[in-house]
Amino acid sequence: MQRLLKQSLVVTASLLALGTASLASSDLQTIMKERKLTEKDVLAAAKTYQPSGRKDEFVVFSSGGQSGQILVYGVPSMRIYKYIGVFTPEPWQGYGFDDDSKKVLRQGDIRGREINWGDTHHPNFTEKNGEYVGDYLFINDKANPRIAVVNLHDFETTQIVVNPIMKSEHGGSFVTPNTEYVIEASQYAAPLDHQYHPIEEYEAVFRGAVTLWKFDYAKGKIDEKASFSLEFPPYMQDLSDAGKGESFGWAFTNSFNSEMYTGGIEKGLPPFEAGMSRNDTDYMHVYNWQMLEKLAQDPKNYKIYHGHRVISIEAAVKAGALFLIPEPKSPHGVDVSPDGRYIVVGGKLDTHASVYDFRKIKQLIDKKEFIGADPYGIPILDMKKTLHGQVELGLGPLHHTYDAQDGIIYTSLYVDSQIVKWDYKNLKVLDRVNVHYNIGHLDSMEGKSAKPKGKYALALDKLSIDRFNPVGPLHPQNHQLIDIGGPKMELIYDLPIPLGEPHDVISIAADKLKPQVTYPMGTNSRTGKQHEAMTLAGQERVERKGNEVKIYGTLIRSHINPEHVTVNKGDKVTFYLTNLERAQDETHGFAVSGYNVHASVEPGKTVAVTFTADEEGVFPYYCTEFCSALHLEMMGYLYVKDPKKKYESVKELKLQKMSKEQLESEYKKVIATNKATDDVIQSVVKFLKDKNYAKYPKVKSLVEDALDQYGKIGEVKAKADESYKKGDVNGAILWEYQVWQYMVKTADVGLRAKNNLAKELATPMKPAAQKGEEAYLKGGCNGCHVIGQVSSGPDLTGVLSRHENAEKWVFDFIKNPASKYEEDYVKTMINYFNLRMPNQHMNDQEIKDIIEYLKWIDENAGLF
Ligand code: CUK
Ligand code: CUA
Repeated sequence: MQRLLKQSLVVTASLLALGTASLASSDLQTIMKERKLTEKDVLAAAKTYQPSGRKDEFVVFSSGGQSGQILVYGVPSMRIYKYIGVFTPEPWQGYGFDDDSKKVLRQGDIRGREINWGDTHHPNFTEKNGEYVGDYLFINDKANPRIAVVNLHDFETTQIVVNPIMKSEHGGSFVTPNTEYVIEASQYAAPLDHQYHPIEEYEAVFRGAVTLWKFDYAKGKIDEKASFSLEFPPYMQDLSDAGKGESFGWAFTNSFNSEMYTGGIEKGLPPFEAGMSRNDTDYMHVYNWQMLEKLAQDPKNYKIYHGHRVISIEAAVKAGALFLIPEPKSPHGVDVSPDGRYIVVGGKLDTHASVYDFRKIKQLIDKKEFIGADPYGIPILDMKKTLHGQVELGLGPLHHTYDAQDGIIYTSLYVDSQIVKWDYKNLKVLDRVNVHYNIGHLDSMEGKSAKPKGKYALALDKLSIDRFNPVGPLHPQNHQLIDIGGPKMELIYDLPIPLGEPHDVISIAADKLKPQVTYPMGTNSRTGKQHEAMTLAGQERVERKGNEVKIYGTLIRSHINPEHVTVNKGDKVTFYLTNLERAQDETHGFAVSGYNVHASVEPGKTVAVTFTADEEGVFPYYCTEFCSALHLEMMGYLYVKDPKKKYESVKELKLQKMSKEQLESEYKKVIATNKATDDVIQSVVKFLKDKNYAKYPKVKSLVEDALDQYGKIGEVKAKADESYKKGDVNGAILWEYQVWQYMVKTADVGLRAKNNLAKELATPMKPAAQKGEEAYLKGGCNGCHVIGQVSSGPDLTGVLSRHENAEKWVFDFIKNPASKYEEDYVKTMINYFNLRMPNQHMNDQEIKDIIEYLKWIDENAGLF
């Protein structure tokens, strides 16, 4: 009694303390003052904040630069959702640590060398009519010229292709309007024959190129055999873009060394940077991939390098498929307008952006009107005659993105650290906003597609300098979110990126992405097909052939089957594991001590991990995802024996064992626990059935999962009974515990289903009731009152029918509880709960709202 009383005082005191604290900190003005926030800050917060459970409108895929990965985040919340391993192993996804993902990573090996990193720059989606489809994503590797395919049905990398002729690239991956080709243009020129050549042969044998990778949509794969390249002069090609609309069939690639300067700082010559920026103009390469596609059919037009067709400059020129247009000094981004008519180029070393008009380009090409040819014979068009106009933007214009509004474009200024909004048709600057600092790419939502969505823009800043808490000399990168919905751009959010330099992002309306949430049973996620080693419940086995051991295992909450595997030292061991779960997010992991293998096995997936058991000993293996309350118990042992050795058995240690009576009493206890647990389950099942759960798909899938678990009980229970009959009480107890495990898992999911169903069924809350619930929570009322249950205070369901003139009674009681402490009813309650209702100092409006909330509770009685 004494103890209880003391406890109740503590509870009351802490509730009161909670009451005042939350009152103070829930006042917006106070918080703004305390946190030194301006109204503009609060507005920015309101524009980006997503309440728990709310989803984002856009999903952004960002290259991870030198991390070789992709990261995925949401707009406007700027919450990071995922890193996708692409050119780099990513252990939490098992990428590079299980057999099938290793195969994907090893596709990226170059001339026999293992490459385990990449420098990712430009992600791009599959397109239809120039609009994003978003079922596959392509990304390039600048350092080791490669393109990867990420399947957006499960956000996994499924293919890497190595460029057969280039030594570095940059103008990838750009997708033609119906995903016919993925474009990859070289960066640093090099000999295509992969042989040694001195720099003196630069003009003669060093070459750039563009590769047109054929995408096979049906297979979701790049078809290397159907792909081909076009040879370019050694002008150091850069960014590229595919034409669309009126420029469909054409593509555009920038360059920055039309001087063909070859450096030599070590010989006392001016460095590359000096000689490469000498000319006032460089060249935009204009080429027609539809014509090139035809040229690639006839061997007289191409040369084979490393099994790959490379169309010669000569053949392309002859066919009228390749032209050059001068463009301002050392340009960087080239971006085709949504309708395909204009091509905007930013010259890094020029303060202007140049707007080319494709109609004019096409006219000159049709009339064969050229101002000459370059040393390789490529016709050059007159820059002035192809320009729509130029606009002075500021220092270091790099990249561009288009707005939903026709004629509006945004350009990043690297040196000025700004975004400029301008009108590329009327050639007028409209607005500018500062970013922090040194911006590279930028993106308005779907801003490089034929149908930009506008709304928000992302600034990908190269430096963050002083923006964040310091974390050492290597600073995080900074992505900034800008509201471009109004006439003035407004910076509203900073997202530090802890992962390489993200060169470019691509954004898509979230509802276009429809990834699956579980796999069809037995899926090999890297091929999309059924895994040859899919193993279902009851099929678990170990097969040996010579020194190869194959374990066909299964994973389910919370055991790995098998739990013991013995092999010989030197055996080649493969664990095939199928996750039998059907429920969303029930991933299991698999790791073996010391053998450098790891798998992430999502529901329905089958994975394989192979290693040579070259070390004798006992090696635990276990699940690496906290998948249930019994996750730590999800383990097993691998025993590696040396077949050449004789093992003497160790004398068994005699330990005290349980008596027969003790065993009997434990058996009774577990039987009683199981009965009680089953009662709870049955009451939940009754609730679900009574309320027709099957009508609600989300609830239905949860119930199915729960019943899956429950369905396993019969077999285990039979084993328990059999053991008991045979007099093996210890065995019976263990099997009964296993029954309980399944019950706990059933109840866990079942209760989740019940809560979900209750939410579906409850009548919508009126605004007053919503405010009432807020006041109720703010006041800490839920500390003592649990709706639908007697807790440390009475259940409030039905409180409005417990008293005469109840609304007034409840109002008065909340307003001044002490005034009723002497009433018989309240006295009984105080005695029963050993607790007095405290005065929470609610104002009249709050109390009225709480009464509305109580009415809503009564309307929904029985659901909670
Ligand atoms: S790039 Cu890095 S800022 Cu590779 Cu498109 Cu321009
Ligand atoms: Cu499965 Cu932890």
